[in-house]
Amino acid sequence: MKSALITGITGQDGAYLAKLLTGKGYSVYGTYRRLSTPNLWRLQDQGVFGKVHLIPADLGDFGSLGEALEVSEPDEIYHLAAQSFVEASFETPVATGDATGLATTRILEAIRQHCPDARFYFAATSEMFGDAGSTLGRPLKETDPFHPMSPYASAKLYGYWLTKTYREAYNFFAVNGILFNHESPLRGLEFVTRKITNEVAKISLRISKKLRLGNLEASRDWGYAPEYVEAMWRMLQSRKPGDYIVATGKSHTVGEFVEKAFEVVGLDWRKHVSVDKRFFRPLDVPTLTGNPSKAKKALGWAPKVVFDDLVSLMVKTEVDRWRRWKKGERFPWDAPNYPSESRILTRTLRM
Ligand code: NAP
Ligand code: G4F
Repeated sequence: MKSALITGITGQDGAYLAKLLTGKGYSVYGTYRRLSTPNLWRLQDQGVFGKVHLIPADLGDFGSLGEALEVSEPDEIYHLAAQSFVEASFETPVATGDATGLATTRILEAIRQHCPDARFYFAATSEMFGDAGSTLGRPLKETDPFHPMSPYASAKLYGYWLTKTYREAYNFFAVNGILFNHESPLRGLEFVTRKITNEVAKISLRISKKLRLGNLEASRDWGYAPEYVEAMWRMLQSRKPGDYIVATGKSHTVGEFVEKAFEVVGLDWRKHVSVDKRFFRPLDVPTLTGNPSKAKKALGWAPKVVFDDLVSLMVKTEVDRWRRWKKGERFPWDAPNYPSESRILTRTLRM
């Protein structure tokens, strides 16, 4: 049985990847950090809460990362943990630089010491291209120039180069997945797609009245997260390590997303949306569209869920969640609590 370690298993991609890998028969380990409010609802949502081993680790803590590797003895490592919200990276640039950038050195060094033969996936990002897409006027390829436009993007670019360095210097099987935006009902509420679909559902059920947004002109290449974690796995199964763009090849503006989301519940967006300066960033990538040809050819990966399907499935899920809430049901994200075993097993939670 293969063993996989997922850093950031409590996040959107971590939960979907844990589901994919447990389904493939892997022994799945994931790192989580102590929070004042446990954040395990996504693992519960995906039905893997009791099937994965949770290991306490923090990106700032070298020893805990080494211990995670020792405990899991991984064949594959998916390094997904990061401060992933671009807007927050302008507010906490140093912390973002540490968690999203420098921590890549910590995990790669820990791998060099504990398990240099393990295969390594780094969660790179389309944000590294910045406005290269606007300049070139076509979907971006792996060979296009980078121009990061946020502390987050700069930190990821550091991780991207370091991943390449360890591949070249130490012969690591280390890959960069340059993933464009991917969304789902498990997205954090601060990201624009989930913010929109959550508010649209509340407005349609008369729980809320107004949706306040920032830059409606920005456009993004939005795909469906469960399909993107499949691409991560395929990268680690390939014969040789490389860097791959994962995208749909089509982009839409935030305004188009809003319009489509209100359409799903039969409302006119103009009556409910206002633009609020607070949600503008000091600098914003105007447009991002990716060309996934290399991933299609080399990995046999292609997206199936297109923009309209994605918006519709996200809105419908939120409507269902809020309907249940109105009936007095608790949110799934209120429910999870650390299992009783966690009080016994101080280092590893085997649940
Ligand atoms: P996410 O939902 O924000 O999950 C991030 C994960 O990192 C969470 O499990 C979080 O733990 C963990 N984490 C953050 N800081 C940590 C720290 N100091 N120590 C330990 N763990 C920490 O992000 P995602 O959407 O799943 O994305 C996964 C990765 O892909 C991220 O690296 C992101 O930057 C990158 N990426 C995402 C996209 C996208 O569109 N989703 C596109 C390109 C690249 P908590 O749950 O405790 O907060
Ligand atoms: O949903 P967003 O916050 O995602 P963003 O900045 O594109 O970053 C996401 O995708 C990256 C891949 O390209 C990942 F690397 C990263 O980790 C993250 O997952 O914002 C999308 C766009 C931006 O242009 C933003 O300015 O939506 C615009 N926007 C307009 N109003 C808003 C809002 N974004 C947010 N979060 N909230 C708003 O009210």
